[in-house]
Amino acid sequence: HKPGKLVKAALEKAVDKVTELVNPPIPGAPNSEPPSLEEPTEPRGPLPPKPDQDAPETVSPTGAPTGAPKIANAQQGEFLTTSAGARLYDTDHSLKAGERGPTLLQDHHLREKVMHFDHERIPERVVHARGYGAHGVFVGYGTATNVCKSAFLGDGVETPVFVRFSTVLGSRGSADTVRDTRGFATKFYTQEGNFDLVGNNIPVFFIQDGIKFPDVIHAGKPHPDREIPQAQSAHDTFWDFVSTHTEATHHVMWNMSDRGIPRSYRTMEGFGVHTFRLVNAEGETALAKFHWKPKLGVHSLVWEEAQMINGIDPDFHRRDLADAIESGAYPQWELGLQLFPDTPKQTFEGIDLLDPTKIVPEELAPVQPVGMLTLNRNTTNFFAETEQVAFHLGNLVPGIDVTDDPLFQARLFSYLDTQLTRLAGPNFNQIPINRPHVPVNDMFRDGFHQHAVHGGVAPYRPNTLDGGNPFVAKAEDRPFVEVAQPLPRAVKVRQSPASFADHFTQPRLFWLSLTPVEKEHVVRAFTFELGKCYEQAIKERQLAVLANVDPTLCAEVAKGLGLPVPSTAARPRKVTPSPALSQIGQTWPTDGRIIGIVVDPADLDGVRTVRETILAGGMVPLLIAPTGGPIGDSGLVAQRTFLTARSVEFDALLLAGSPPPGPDAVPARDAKAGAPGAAVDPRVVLMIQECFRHAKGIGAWGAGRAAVEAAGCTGAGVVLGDDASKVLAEATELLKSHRVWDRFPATIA
Ligand code: HDD
Repeated sequence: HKPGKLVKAALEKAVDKVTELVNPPIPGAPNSEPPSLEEPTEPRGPLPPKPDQDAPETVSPTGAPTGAPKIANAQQGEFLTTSAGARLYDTDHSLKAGERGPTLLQDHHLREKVMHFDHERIPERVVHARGYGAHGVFVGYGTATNVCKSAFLGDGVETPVFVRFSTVLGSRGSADTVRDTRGFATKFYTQEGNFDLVGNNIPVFFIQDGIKFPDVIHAGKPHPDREIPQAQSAHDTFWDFVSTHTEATHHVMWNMSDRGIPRSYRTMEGFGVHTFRLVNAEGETALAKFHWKPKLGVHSLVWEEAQMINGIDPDFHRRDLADAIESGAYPQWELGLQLFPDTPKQTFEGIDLLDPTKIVPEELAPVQPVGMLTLNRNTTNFFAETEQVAFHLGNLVPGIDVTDDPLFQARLFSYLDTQLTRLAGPNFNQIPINRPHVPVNDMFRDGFHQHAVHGGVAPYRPNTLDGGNPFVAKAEDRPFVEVAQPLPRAVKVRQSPASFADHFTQPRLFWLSLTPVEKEHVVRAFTFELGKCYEQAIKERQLAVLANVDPTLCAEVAKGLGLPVPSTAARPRKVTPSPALSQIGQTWPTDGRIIGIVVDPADLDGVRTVRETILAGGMVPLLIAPTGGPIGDSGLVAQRTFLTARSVEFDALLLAGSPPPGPDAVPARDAKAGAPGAAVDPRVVLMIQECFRHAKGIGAWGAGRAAVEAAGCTGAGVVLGDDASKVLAEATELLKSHRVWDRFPATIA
């Protein structure tokens, strides 16, 4: 046993490898070869980025354009190096004293590789930890210029944006379709600095004063002893809090409605929630609420569907957004303003505009369109962009200012403060995704993760040594100037205005504005969530809260819980419903909707035509066959098999055949030999039945009709015919209303 010899042999081997690697590289060689299963043996130029991806704007840490190439596919160059740039010859074996010997501390690459890996994660956001982002562009209509001088709202002005959607409660790795509020945060990289509109898909909030934010979040997060349950409000601490804290009732009504389980980020409204103060070029002010209206309409999942998706595809919403952008079906939202006169009382039609638990019905103050947002570019790197983006309500531009809403005021502190822990220091605006697209001369110096190499000697004002630079802007240079808002004579108090005490009128307004089907869903959601609580007292207390909203709502939930209706029920208040709050009753574009087509390789009539018509209509066909690969000799390829497909992926289902049980089918429990359905693959039967339960359009022609019959599904929204194109046309019509609403039993008036 001669270790010296072994080490020498290893060294010789290593030298051979190095010699091999330093052979002339092929700089920038196009990656044109067909994909190979072999591991590449020679260095080559980087792969081109995907067409829908592009790195963030490359600007210097002070915001000036660098002219440097965008760094898409960074670190996929020819040679693996250390972080200091030395080329490496091996990254699979640590440096050891012999092949079977101990690892040497000297191995810099081992230590550096593991050290960096150990620190790859940063703390997730304390709320809104799970999110997904995309780039886009905002184009102003110029319609807001009479009330707001912000340049980005000007006619035809194009502003790059980054949007991050999120859930509130779950951890970074939780599922997308949980019942929760969704974040809708937009960073506008305007020519006057960044403007961040950090909103939600629900126009009201749980609390009226930011000092209670830690309370509501502690109550909603998993129980601290066992960290259960993840990403949901169906548990005791949440209902303990909201049942004793009735200002949350309005938000909870929205959460328990279909708004709590959106079909897609693309079909969600967004709201700035607070009232903002706008200023025009003449210095006149107006109060305003921001609204995002999705072009595709506001659509939701049904609860069973949402629960199934959490297991089957926990990334459902992020996948949907990324796929839509990749396929060129760019999601769009129109930005609108509700405008109110800036009166000393700051109320409108008796509604306190500083109370973030109140809306102003659109029937009283219409939403006036001011621009269009289009998301057209996926991220290059999730961490660099979506995880590191830092929104802040204080990022305002000339023309948009804060109000004294106490929730708004507290947020102005929190969003800066939280980044100090999350992004480890005060220089987070130097991270590429956060950099403004205008020059930055902030005179802030040093600190952790400083990326700028600041020249000059005088980072202070006034100075003469750096020529007095940078100067403060004059009025004509469009600085951001706070509105000189007169304040009423006041004393310092820890109190809310009396108008904040009305916690039930607007929840009732919301309830009465819903259609019977939507009300039914609200009842079931409350019953589900309270049914998951252990403490009887909490359920009873929440029933007492619901009694103040509406007697029917309270009675229906009490029935589901098996509890008596509280005797304390208040006399219902008189409110005028706002039909704009309902999601049902109109028709919308079907762009990007997904239609599953079950194909029997033995019977392919019409499949090709139907598939092409769907594509031409801007929708997405997914062919589902018994096995993967080519479907017969049709030239079509299966995108899903009976094993990988599940109904929840589709907005509508078409059946072009009645395929018998496939090779990997497990017989349905109740499929007795000879029974109807036994001849059709049980997974196809299940798919039809689930689509039926979830009120989705189902269409079948030719032999496909036998599959629908086997599933026992008939009635509204089941289209049977002989002509594939006609069946598709009818099914597409159904899709325009989102669901076959008639299929839900309407038991609530
Ligand atoms: Fe908040 C994140 C939306 C009240 C404190 N919030 C955060 C995000 C959204 C919202 C969308 C995710 C941003 C992203 O994608 O990075 N928050 C809201 C809305 C509110 C609201 C619409 C009420 C109208 N938030 C609120 C209050 C406080 C916070 C009252 C504290 C007093 N929010 C935060 C935070 C977060 C945050 C702790 C966590 C991560 C971050 O800021 O960057 O500062």
